[in-house]
Amino acid sequence: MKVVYTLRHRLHHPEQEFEHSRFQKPFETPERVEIIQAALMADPRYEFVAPDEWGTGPIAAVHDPGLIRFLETAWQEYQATHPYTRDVVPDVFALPGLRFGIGDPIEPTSIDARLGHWCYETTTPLTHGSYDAARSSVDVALSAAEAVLSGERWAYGLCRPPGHHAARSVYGGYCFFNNAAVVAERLATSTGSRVTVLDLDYHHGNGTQQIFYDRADVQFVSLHGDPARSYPYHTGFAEECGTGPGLGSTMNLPLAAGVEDTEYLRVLDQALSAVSAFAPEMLVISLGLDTHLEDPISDLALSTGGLRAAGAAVATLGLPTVVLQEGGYAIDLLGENARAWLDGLAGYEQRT
Ligand code: OKP
Ligand code: ZN
Repeated sequence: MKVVYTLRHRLHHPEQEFEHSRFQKPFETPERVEIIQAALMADPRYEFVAPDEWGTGPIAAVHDPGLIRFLETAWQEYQATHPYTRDVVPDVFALPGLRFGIGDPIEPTSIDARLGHWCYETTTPLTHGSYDAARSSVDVALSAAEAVLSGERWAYGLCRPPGHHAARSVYGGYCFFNNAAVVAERLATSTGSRVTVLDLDYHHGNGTQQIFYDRADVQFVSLHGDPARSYPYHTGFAEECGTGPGLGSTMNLPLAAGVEDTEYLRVLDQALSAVSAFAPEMLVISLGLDTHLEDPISDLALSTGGLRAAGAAVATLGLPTVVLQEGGYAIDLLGENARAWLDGLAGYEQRT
């Protein structure tokens, strides 16, 4: 299996994030993908390739061009009007209620106001190299997609930063650009066929859902911690199933805390039935490994064997598949867990 990887992810490395009213060490660190890289490098069945450069065109197909422009220069602009700030975070958010009844919001001019216009939360600091890292993550994703378009049965994009929380015009949730959405859009438009994004991260892929919510040609199916208790809280309820021409092509399967392998695989089967019914020609997987029992920010209880079984279950669809890395924060187990899921997909022998 081809693995697309680049060191450029390291350019994004915040030192702290603000969550639950506290500053804390970021969970989303460069070590995450380095550990996965090391685990796969040890196995000759995984073939590492560097990404090609794709430019901003494919990003602008799913994101507001204003968001791309903002992210390109925001860190520098912030430095010009504030004392040196390593990790830039908004402090005033442009919630609709703020100008309710006054008029539609337009992009403000000051950097402080623009931050709260384009970013929706406080755990996604913008550092000096975040934009370049986010661009490289999209390049990794598109290069994995290209391998599959060229006939590979599957490919794995070792993306970092992740993407599935980035919506059309707002970033957050450790995500700047929606790697999975960029890829799904490219697959759908370049083949003229139906594509499914199956999101297996612990957290609901609100950005991907939003980008394709009214689309009949791109299905979004997600298993995740119930937003009644889990980030991102505001989306991912079972009632959300698409709109307009996209009605019925979004499916949310919220999970209770503590769900283990057997129950998870049962719900995954429901998701796979919905995918089969949609009859896509290609599949994009948003692969979060934060469903594992040991994940420090999540509350499901999958084993490494359960992850392997999940990969194997996805393989039964028999579809060309682009796997993109999203979350997963149990650092010491990430290599083993990524390998388990991908081995399951590819049908590689179990190793000790
Ligand atoms: C990104 B991905 C809950 C942590 C919430 C933001 C989570 C972003 C997750 N204690 N902080 O979907 O793994
Ligand atoms: Zn996650």
